Amino acid sequence: MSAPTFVPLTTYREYPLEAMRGRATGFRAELEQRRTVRQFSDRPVPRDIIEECLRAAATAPSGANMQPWHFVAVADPAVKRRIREAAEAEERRFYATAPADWLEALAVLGTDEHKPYLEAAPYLIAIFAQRYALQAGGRRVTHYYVQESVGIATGLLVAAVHHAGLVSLTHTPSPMGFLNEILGRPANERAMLILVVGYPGSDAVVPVITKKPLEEVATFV
Ligand code: IYR
Repeated sequence: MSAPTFVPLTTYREYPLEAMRGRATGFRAELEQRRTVRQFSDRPVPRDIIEECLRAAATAPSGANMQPWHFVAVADPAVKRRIREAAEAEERRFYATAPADWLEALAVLGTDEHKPYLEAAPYLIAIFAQRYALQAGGRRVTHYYVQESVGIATGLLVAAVHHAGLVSLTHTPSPMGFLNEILGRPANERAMLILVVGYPGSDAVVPVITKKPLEEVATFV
């Protein structure tokens, strides 16, 4: 057992309540401007901006601080093409066989098996969950709350990309095993989703959908 080491908390800053209110409102308002986009420009995005967003995502809390995630940022056109081809093959199967109620739920989004953005967007960030760590020599180290941890990191990534001034699409071809193969990721990692990142296309449109009001999503007791 390793003993914990503690240092004083120096990064916390208390704001007067009015400032806190302003910050809470400002952040909420900024996140409300985020829209998931499905038409992407092929305009390049500098790698250092993606790196900063990934650093932001990697600040996420995680079970026992295991940080059970790995992000593969794909800019190589040939790799993007392979991912598009594999994803579209899965999606053709999905749209041909998905239960009617699932397809009905998706109708409002106007999605189909065509995924041109997987080639057009400058970055595809494939997010992998490490179900366990593999140490040199093959010893397995257990990871805890993997889905929760990777979900939190992904949320921070979505927010970071938006805050930077780019748009994203959370894309979940299913099953996603092809990502391990194409991206050469080990068997202890499971692909969770692809975050498509870039500038919106000049033709970008978004569906008319709303978010549930606070009263519906939260209860105070
Ligand atoms: N993975 C498919 C279908 C899809 C499923 C859900 I749930 C969505 O919110 C959106 C799409 C696709 O990407 O088209």
